[in-house]
Amino acid sequence: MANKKQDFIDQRLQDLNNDGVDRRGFLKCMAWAGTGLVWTMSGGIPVSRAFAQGAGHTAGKGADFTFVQISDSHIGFNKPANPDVTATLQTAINKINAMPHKPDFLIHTGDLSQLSKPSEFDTLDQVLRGASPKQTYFVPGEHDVLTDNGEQYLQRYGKNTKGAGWYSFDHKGVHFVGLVNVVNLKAGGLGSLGHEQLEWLEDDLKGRSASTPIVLFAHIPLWTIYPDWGWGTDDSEQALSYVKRFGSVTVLNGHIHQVMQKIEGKVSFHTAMSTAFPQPAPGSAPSAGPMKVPADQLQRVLGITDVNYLVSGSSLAVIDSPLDSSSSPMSGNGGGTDMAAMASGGTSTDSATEVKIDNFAFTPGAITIKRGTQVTWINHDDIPHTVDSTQGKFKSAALDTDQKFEFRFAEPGEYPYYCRMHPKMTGSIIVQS
Ligand SMILES: [Cu+2]
Repeated sequence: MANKKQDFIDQRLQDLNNDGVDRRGFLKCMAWAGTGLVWTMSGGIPVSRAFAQGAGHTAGKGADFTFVQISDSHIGFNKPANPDVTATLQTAINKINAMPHKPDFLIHTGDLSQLSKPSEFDTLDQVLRGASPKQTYFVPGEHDVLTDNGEQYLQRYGKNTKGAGWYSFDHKGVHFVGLVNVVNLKAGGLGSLGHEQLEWLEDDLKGRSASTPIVLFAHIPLWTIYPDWGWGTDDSEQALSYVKRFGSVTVLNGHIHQVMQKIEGKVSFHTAMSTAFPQPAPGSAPSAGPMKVPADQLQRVLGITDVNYLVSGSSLAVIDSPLDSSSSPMSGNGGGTDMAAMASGGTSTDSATEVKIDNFAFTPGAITIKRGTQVTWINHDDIPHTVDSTQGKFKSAALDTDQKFEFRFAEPGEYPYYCRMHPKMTGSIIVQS
């Protein structure tokens, strides 16, 4: 089944050997090795070409300015996929500090932390203080708003922002907009911007000249990459309708821990590598999640995105650099997880029963129990999940690996629930009288 999905993705990949690119299709840029890709906007027609590693050193020349995107640092993560995410973030910062053209600023597209812990944010701040660009612009990932619906994030990183932390700023003629699509996610859905933020965005862009280059950045991709894994945003179409009239729009996202690109009309979409751990290509594994690669190859699948902006020529160059570019591309494969029993239903007559959280799924997904039964959820994944009643009847904290949540069902009825970090994950408990 996974192969079928991969074939579907592969069908849509572009041939990077030529300069000409199908403007409506997908682009996959040596995703696992972080080979660079240059985009040139010429007369409104985006042309893309791959270039060899190392070419990034010249790409900054003549640019009006450069900024660097980093993403998904997951400070606090310590599982086998990368036992030292602080060290790999530090490597990314060292690489930025060594760039021949100093970037004007950094953009961090979310998942700064693993579990929204104050100590994790502190560590991130400390590493970023060593970066040569003194300014970093942030947006939150779902890992940063786990414990308090994002209040701590707002206190630390959301000064002068609106709502859940959205804002815009101008830099040398380019208009940047940071969007938040990781709060108030609905069961069964994808990322969400929400009505209030969309209204604000429309207003923010209104009255700006169509020749102003626009950069939108948000954690979860603003284009649908793989909905089965939640890799998309429910109301992104609405947001993108507000930028249609602009001549140059660049959309930068994180979340999926790999490079994917798409050019549609005058809008270029780009996702960045993580500084912490890689994730499998869409559909190539039973679920998303940390992918273990041999230790000596880890730094080749982590990296930074270096964006050179040449305003006068309407040209934009995006360069993805792996932390270690000393070797040839490796192919990504799913993290060796096998399809565990994925029973879709079950009946329990005991007074206690268990639901496994595994491979981004609740197993069994639906169970029928007698009233008074206690249900225990145990997280077996390397990534935190939550158990939230869609009706607001129960709500777990973020469950890290091997952590549990228990709830006793006293009243008959049907209790749908989901993970608030990964709203595609849903389950239900039916309680008989
Ligand atoms: Cu989850």
